[in-house]
Amino acid sequence: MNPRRAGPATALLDGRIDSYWHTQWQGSTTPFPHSVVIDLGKSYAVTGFEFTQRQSNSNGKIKDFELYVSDSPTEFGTKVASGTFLDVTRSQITAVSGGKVGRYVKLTALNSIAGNAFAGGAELNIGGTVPGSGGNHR
Ligand SMILES: [Ca+2]
Repeated sequence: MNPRRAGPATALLDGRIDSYWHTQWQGSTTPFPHSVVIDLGKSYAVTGFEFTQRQSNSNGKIKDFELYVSDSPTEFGTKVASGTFLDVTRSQITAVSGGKVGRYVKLTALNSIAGNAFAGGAELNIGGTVPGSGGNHR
């Protein structure tokens, strides 16, 4: 797969603003909510995240979102942050109040700016700390 093409969630993590994650748009579409789960590799105290909307098209821009942090990839419990993304090309930073320790971060999109069934994004960076580490979260 070419990471510069549309689609995979890994495109959120490749450092390229011109590549993006997008939910299925060919054939059947699945309704909101759409979620993407990021495996940080080990537990961090997640203190916030930075999200950048898809740059080139109104389809796939997330509006309302929720963020979850957990040590389980499937059981996320209660959201640790929520809000509304703006329709802008710059990155948007959301803080996780007090930090939340976990290995897995789930971003759930509740709806889209365009009002259709698609979610996506160009970049997602998780901010976190772990005592005594260099801070590389990937
Ligand atoms: Ca990207």
